[in-house]
Amino acid sequence: MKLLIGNKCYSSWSLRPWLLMRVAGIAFTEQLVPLDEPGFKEAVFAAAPGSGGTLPLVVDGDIAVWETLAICEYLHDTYPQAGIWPRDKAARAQARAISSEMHAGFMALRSSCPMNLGKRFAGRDRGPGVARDVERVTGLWRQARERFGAGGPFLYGEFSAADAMYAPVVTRLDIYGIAVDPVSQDYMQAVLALPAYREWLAAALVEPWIVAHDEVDEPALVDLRSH
Ligand SMILES: N[C@@H](CCC(=O)N[C@@H](CS)C(=O)NCC(=O)O)C(=O)O
Repeated sequence: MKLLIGNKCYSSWSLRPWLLMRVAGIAFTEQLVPLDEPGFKEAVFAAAPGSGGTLPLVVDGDIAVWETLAICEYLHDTYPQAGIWPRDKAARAQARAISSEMHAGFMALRSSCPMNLGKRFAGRDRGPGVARDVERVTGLWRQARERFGAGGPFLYGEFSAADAMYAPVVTRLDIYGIAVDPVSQDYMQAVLALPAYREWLAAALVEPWIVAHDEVDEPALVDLRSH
């Protein structure tokens, strides 16, 4: 199985299946296609001519899967024992619902606070839309943790596709210094401490590319990249 991803510093969608496959122990080869660089679309369409031309993209023999939620479902179909979704039916139903909500929503948070793993910004009021998104996201996290989280530190106990879907949200709240409740703080720490996430981050910090439209016009408190 091959996973095509964008830059690790900026590609929030790519982080999701990469982290999920690493934590689930699914073997894959990785092809990184730098975003906004010449040849991006050509490389994606060479791998999957009928795809939407975005990353992440899974290529498994003659099967190509794009769209992050579809990739999660493909992994669940292909590796039914890997725990991609929670094993309990009620937990699985909720995990899919909150993952769909993530895939389709939280536009204010996503547009005001792009994922940029190289930087840290001072916490400040980022407007009512962001505040509403953060309230909803952390409310979902608390619901999941309280009802289904007894078996581990993640939303449904063990790490699942729902955690992968929210991992870039965790990074955004961290990068932009957004205050959250103690349950959400503990959950965020569990995600940020994952060895697979640390591996992704280490690679992100030595990447040479700058994606201009994901750089916010605001001085960083910390710039973790070497250039
Ligand atoms: N809905 C898609 C979104 C994927 C997406 O927008 N990926 C970005 C990188 S994070 C991309 O490929 N951008 C390049 C482009 O749109 O040309 C998914 O769920 O995978």
